[in-house]
Amino acid sequence: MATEVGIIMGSQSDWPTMREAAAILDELGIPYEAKIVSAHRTPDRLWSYGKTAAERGLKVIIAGAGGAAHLPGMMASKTRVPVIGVPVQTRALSGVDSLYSIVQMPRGFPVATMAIGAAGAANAGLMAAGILALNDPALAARLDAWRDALSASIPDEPADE
Ligand code: RP5
Repeated sequence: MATEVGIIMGSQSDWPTMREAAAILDELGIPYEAKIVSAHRTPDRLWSYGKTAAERGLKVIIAGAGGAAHLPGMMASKTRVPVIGVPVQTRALSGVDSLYSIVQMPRGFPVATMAIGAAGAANAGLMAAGILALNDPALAARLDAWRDALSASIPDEPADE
């Protein structure tokens, strides 16, 4: 089966965050590729990734970046494949810089922007799963089971820790 999810990130330093998305995809049995594609440091790589994404069979791209986080938006400009953006937490501005860079896209080129950091990356994996599950009943069943298990793990009452 062709790889349908691409996880891309601006730097190796983004991987500790972005592997939260990969972990969810692993749990749900969804194949993916993970690549470093920087809007600023490797713009030609970004261009060719976006140009070939649809023809290679990608159905969803999860793009994480921090600071001047132009990768998700530039990727959305280059391909019609849906882009889920993950604002990576930064030291200087705590990821608010990343969030604003990713979320404020102009009309016409959307990026589905997640929360800052690890929770956002995990949710990006779940969002990708939900999109693929629309046309994959077996995956839909696995995703439903995953969601049920999470709900079942939440206690009714708080405990003293
Ligand atoms: C962005 O700059 C990357 O997405 C990363 O979050 C940030 C810092 O990159 P490094 O200097 O750690 O490589 O392009």
